[in-house]
Amino acid sequence: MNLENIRKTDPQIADAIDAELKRQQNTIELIASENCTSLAVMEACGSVLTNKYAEGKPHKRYYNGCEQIDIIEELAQKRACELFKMDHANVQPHSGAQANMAVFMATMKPGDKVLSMDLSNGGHLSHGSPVNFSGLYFDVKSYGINEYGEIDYEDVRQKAIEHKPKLIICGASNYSKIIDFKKFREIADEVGALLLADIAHIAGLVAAGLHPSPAGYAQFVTTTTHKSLRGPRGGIIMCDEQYAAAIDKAVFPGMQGGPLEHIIAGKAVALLEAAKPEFKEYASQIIKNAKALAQGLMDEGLDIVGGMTENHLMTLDLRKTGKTGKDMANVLERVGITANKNTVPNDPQSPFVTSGIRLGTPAVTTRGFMEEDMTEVAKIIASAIFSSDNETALDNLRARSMKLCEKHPLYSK
Ligand code: DSN
Repeated sequence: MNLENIRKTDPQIADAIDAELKRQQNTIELIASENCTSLAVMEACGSVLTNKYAEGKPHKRYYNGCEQIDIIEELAQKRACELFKMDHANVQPHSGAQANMAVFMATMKPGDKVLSMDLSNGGHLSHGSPVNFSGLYFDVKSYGINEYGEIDYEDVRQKAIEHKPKLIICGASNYSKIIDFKKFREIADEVGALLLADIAHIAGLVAAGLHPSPAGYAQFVTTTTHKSLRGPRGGIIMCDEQYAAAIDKAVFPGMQGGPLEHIIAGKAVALLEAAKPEFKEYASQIIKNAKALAQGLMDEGLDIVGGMTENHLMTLDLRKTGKTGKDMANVLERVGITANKNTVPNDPQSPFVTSGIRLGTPAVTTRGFMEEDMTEVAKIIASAIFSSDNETALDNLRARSMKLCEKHPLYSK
């Protein structure tokens, strides 16, 4: 990658970017929410668009000189609506959390009731965690997952009837089963609630038609663009036409000032890429790879929350090994695999220590890993966990990870 100008101006930053590139090239990325964008997406994000103020929306801006910005933002909106079959898209949210915040602002007043998945069961901070704006300013009731790692829809229904929330949120940061959006809408309708589907994790699978779509069920759909969708870091809100004005107003002037038009251009490029047949193949391979990884880990004697995954991620349940998520995530890093510690249902450990590790396949699939590679990854992970105190064994495992990285180079041209 060309860092010629940064190197001249700021060698410290150039060195750090170079080192980060090498880290990404030489490690197996299993953080379920990360991916590797195309160079085209990166070019858009590193373009002159970063210079432009464009508060407002296309053709209704507070600054002059927005002709090209309007073209770019409208393309991003149109591509998002077409890909996800929704009426309206606001592509300005800086992140998924801000996308969710805007839906809260557009639909509720502080103190109103929300029903969402509990964070420790796989929900997201911005769905009502007590330490987040959502939990601080709204009255949040939560549902979780059962012993099979699945949402108990009857439990959600009972809670909805009991609490009568204004908004029900479905969608998660750590859920490995298919989400039944139709059932959620039926529950929401039964209690007069609106439905928000946060598809941040599964957006790429939904775009490829490999996970049921929330379109036609959820009045609001939020997503990040950098996970399985493989775009730049950022968020998008989509909604039924009748809520379009309220959503736009909540994003600006409600929450944000000037939109990041360089990132919006990156989102537009990623949305175009996601509509191509190659992306469908990619998304299908993500799922095949996740299943191969889960099967490989179970074959090695490890437990997966809920057993076989149905999407791109899974949580390794370490309880029977007597090891913690925190320690084992560090051991995996030592052998060249990046993942994050995660709570498991009824976790005896604190959220900072945890008994689980979340693993996902979008990033490795981008660099070309196939099922047989995932079986080798599963063996490396299991050996690392079972021989975490044996430095020689860990050195050998590091070498095996490196071999896989060399087999599937990343950003090598
Ligand atoms: N932090 C993200 C994740 O890792 O799933 C969610 O926003």
